[in-house]
Amino acid sequence: MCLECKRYIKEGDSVSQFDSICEVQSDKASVTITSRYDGIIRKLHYNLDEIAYVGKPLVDIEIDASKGVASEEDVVETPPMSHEEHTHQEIKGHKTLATPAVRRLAMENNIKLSEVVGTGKDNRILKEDILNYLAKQTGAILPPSPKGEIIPPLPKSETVPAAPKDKARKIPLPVSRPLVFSGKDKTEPITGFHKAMVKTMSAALKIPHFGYCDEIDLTQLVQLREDLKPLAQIRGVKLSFMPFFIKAASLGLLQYPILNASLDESCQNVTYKASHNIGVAMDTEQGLIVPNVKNVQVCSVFEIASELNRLQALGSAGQLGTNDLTGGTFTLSNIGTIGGTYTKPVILPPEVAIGALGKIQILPRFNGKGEVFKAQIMNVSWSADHRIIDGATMARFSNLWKSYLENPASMLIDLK
Ligand code: CAO
Repeated sequence: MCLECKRYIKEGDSVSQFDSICEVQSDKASVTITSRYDGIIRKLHYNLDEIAYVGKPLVDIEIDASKGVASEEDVVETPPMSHEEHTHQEIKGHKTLATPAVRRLAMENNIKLSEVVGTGKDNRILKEDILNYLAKQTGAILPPSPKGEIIPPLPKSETVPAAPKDKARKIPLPVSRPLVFSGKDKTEPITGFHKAMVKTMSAALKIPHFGYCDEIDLTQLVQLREDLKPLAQIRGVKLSFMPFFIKAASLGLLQYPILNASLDESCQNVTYKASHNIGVAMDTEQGLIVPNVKNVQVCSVFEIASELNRLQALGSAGQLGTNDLTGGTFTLSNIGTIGGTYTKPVILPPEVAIGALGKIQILPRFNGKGEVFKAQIMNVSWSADHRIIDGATMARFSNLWKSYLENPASMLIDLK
């Protein structure tokens, strides 16, 4: 892990439980480490930007003897905490008291905290103080929200709220919040998942991508899922289309193992992966993350659904662990939950192939008798590393995947 960006403490500082110690950036996640103890910081084991190793001491805290804790010195091994969890904690040792969320809001609007009068306890600066300061600067009037809260201006990371998943509501609602423009450009550091995206996507640029697209008729699968959904629900699992897409991909990979492989940096060796750890691109509030479902080759569709539910719950809470986020061997990206038909997915190195799924739409198609029927059509776009995968292989794999999904009963033949 690489310690970077922010350290909230220095040697000699007093800390309380849950005070922020530092931010840790791994390839996949940015988390805030907080203190488990009340005490005094005696030793920092790392400088900024040094690599910190899991299981090794990060910081020594002398525990307050008056509180009756036996040990004199202890090592923080606090589990990582997401930014969201962290937002309600105070950071001490600064002239101004404000939560990280308030500091971010101020930074995003180029406001110096020292210029804002805090109206909270001990002059703590609240979100409202920032918004009032901004309103005074811009002359904007901030209306109260339905709950009586003040609605913040839209910072970059918040943008427009996610579209409602209610299928009956076809027309996207306009954003009701008034936009407040501070009239100034702003520059902000790239951190967290966005930083990981810079790294991964820059590495992906070195890969010559071969693209292949097709359309899939999901009419039977749509019906099958409708039939199975209540069964899964009784067992406490939400059954979406992804488990079928993932299982069909794994069945295809058994026949085309080159697509579940990795190429070494010098392009001298290819490693065929025994496990089908299928990554699923997830759109979360913290940004794009790609946790993977491990060993899909030995999982049932129900087991995949259950695991996906777990990953989604952890992903939206910003609590996915390193194990879930690493070791992927092949990726599927269901951008169709948001919209679109064809895309150009970018391979996640060291993987060699990725598929992106468009939105499922009801479209007219012809059946075998030449009659028009309402078909549930989805487009798929594959990208493969053309250094080791030829177009014909990608197309054959896609055909097989397509046949499993267009005739889902055919999966039974190959299921173990
Ligand atoms: N077209 C239309 N509807 C779809 C669909 C598609 N391709 N895929 C799923 N749906 C439907 C589901 O059936 C579900 O409807 P019901 O509630 O009626 O069952 C609804 O959309 C919501 O699905 P979901 O999001 O709960 O579950 P999922 O397993 O289908 O998708 C996930 C999970 C994580 C893939 C998705 O939430 C997501 O994050 N997608 C975006 C991925 C992304 O950002 N890709 C880009 C990567 S590159 O930057």
